[in-house]
Amino acid sequence: MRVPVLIALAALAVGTPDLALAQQMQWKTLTGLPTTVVGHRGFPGLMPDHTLEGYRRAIEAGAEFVEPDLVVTKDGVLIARHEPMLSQTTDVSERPEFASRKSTKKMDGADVTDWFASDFTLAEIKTLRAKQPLPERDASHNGKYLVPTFEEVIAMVKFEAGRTGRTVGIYPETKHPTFHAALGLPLEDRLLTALAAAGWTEKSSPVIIQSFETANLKYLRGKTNVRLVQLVDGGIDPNGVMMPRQPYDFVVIGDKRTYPDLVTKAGLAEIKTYADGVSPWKAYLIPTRQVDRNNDGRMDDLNGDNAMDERDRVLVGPTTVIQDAHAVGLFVHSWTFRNEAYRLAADFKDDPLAEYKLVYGMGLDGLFTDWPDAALKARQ
Ligand SMILES: [Ca+2]
Ligand SMILES: [Ca+2]
Ligand SMILES: [Ca+2]
Repeated sequence: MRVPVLIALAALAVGTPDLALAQQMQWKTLTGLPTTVVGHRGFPGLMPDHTLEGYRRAIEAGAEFVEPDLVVTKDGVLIARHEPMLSQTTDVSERPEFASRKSTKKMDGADVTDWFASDFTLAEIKTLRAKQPLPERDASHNGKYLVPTFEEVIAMVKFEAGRTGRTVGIYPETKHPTFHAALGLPLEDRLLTALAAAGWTEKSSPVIIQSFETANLKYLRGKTNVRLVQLVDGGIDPNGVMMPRQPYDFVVIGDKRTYPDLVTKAGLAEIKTYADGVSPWKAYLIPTRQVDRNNDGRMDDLNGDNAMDERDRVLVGPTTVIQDAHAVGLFVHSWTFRNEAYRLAADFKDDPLAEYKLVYGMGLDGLFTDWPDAALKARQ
């Protein structure tokens, strides 16, 4: 149960020690409230990404937000898919009637060959069925569920919020804004129209919009009061050094700044001019690196399974990104938290709850998880 920190303070001030209230005060988040749990693409640990059934499962598990990634159909309808490319998360490649629809497009500077949502009408999209993209996860729901429109996601979330009596939010991501604009199918005004129809136009609305690009967030800031979040992408080398990737809109205009530049104090101060929060990849908060403890000149296979993955990396953080963001008034959300042991640094000893507990202790304001139930269990 969430208790506003001011109430907790007042209760303690009048001498009514209450363990639950006292524990609330330990949250080092911007508001003093517990870390918000977001169902990343729904509940993809158990269900195919971006289906109404998956989002509903996340809400049933207690997630406070669900995350639809947004792309656009040929006839201009916002749908929820992780990418404009459809082959990873639907059965499109098995449909002979769509074989000729496969094409190569330039996306974020690279040639990509796939089936693109922008070449399909919504009616055609509705003939597809969702599938689980990761081979290590349960495929028993493949072929059952439809690709939802954004309007259907909003309606479902409102229904579930009413049914459960809880506030349930949506956390839409504008996918590849520059790519969609170049197709003549820009996302932003379509998104604002749908949110306005839902009555969600204010900072207090149960909506947070996120983007890996910067220019479209600045555009949105001039058009809406709903909360905006700057996503910060990354990759980290064996020595724990963050790679200098860039927002694609920076590439287009020749701005040399990188994602790591966005989480410096100067970068965070600029984000604060157009966004409410920042959402870096979790390695910006808790970096990891490989190690050569036996000094043989090669990075060690720490768990001895003849493969290198996260289990062969150790934590070298934490960084000051959360404190620096809080200092300028930005909340910090991060991603993606997952249960599979091979995705967890050696320090966590195959226990996903240990990772959650670490970032909760750091005052992280919110996180995206493929298993909302695990995040909430660790938060109790
Ligand atoms: Ca996303
Ligand atoms: Ca070694
Ligand atoms: Ca290993």
